[in-house]
Amino acid sequence: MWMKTVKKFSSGILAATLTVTLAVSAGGTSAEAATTPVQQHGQLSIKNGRLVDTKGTPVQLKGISSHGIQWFGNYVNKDTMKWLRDDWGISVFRVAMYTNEGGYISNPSVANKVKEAVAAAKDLGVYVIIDWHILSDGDPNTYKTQAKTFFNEMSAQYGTLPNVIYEIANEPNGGVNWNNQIRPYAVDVTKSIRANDPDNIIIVGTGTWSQDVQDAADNQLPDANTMYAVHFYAGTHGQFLRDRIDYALSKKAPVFVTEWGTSDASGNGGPFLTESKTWVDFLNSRGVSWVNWSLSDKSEASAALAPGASSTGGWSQANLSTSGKFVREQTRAGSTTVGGGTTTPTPTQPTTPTTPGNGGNTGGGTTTPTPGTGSGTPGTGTTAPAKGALSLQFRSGDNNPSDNAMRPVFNIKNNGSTPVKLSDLKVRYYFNNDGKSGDQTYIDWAQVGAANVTTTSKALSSSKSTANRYVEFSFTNAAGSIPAGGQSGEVQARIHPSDWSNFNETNDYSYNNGNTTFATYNKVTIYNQDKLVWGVTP
Ligand code: DCB
Repeated sequence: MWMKTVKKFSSGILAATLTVTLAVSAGGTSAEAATTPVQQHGQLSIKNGRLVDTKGTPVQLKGISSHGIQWFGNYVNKDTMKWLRDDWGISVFRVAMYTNEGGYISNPSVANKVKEAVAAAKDLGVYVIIDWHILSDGDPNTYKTQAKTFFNEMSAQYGTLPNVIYEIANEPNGGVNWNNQIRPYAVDVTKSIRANDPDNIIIVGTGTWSQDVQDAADNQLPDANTMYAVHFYAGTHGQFLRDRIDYALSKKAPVFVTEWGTSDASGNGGPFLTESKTWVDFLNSRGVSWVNWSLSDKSEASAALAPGASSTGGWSQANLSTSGKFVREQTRAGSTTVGGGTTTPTPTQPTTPTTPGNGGNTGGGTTTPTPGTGSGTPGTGTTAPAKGALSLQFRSGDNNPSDNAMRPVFNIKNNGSTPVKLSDLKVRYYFNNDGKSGDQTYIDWAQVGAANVTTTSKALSSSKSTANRYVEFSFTNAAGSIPAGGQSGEVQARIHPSDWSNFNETNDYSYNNGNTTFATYNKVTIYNQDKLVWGVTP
């Protein structure tokens, strides 16, 4: 029997496992035996909507992700991974291979780092996530051909290792949705993997930068060992996204948080440690596996390392950022492999989620959560904001960055399945006012009626070099709703300084370089009932 479950172990690990098995069956202690995470858990699979190990016991993996390996590949090697296993207690390491931004598509040699990390993971007995890091290419189908080739190669080479997990689409975004783009992509890429590897876990990203897990939960993939990604940034995403995870778990959709940061959604800002702790406690209570972003020394809040930290591990507290110190505490907590991997294998993995199966419906409401709408707070019995369902398209009304007008033009798309009331929404355009004494905004035209769009100009609470103010657009009741699958139509605005002198727009956060063609754009944000549901704030 057990021969089958350990079929994938390399002979060295097989021997160690055999030692443990014999020691245990002889009634002795296995305290002397080296136990890596992969020795403890072996081949992973999905049972009853949960990640389980080779014995069928629920398992929660914890670890950290590289930053883009085209930039911070120096931190991806066996030395750092060994340190992370032994000092941080990680059981999983994620290798983020960007497609764009100088990644695999323009430079396929970055895949060598992936191979190095998989080889190291095999030697060290940790799990490794091979992350196809789509981002600016919001639709995973943009490079589907390349993804199939890549994953076919990876699975042919590594499909027999129990260590490997395939993450086939980091963060779909920009108006793509589960049913129309992501799911069909996943079906296709899964075939390329399953041709070589019948069983290792495949993780699929979800819409709106992997926040729309409810859509995946409602239309799951047929492959038995597929999981669905949720990503969060503690400064941006809160309860609505935890509710979605509970909803997905209630539908027996296996969830893996393959990326989360202590910062806001830009990777910077914060760190928000109180919010991060709420999140980590939540994931631990559900036994949901998680991976933190990121192992780099970039000067941004989400980076775990202080600038100049060694690329071979051995980091002191001074070599860790505020975020890194916090995350290390979280990966060490409850780890059975901290301290050289010499501890007794004790199955301390969380077993039963504390409140599974009710979709988070603990608010006393009597209605069924309706996740397809992106409803943020199932259980309250009220109609909650449709978060995640909205996206924004943007163009410049002119391409002159140094005249006396900013001319933002935007369109809001409702990608969800229920109407969204425009009066619930606010859109913010951020800029540096170049020290002018005031500004004024005009709506030149709006499909919902210019009179139904109101504007206010406000100071940013913490001003940035690219933004000290923003204009907030809101809508009257008479503006009506955006139907499911519909859009607001254009809103054409004009902002002038009160003295009508010229602005410099090139230093404005929301300025799009004068591009007058509509494109999905995340530097203009949407709030639904005062919660950020689209875009990245400055
Ligand atoms: C994700 C991406 C990840 C990105 C982080 C933080 O993007 F998967 O690649 O990392 O979350 O934004 C950042 C790095 C920066 C780098 C930048 C571009 O930390 O150093 O310059 O990538 O390569 C998200 C996640 C959520 C949302 C938006 C994005 N959101 N996004 O909710 O709006 O637009 O990148």
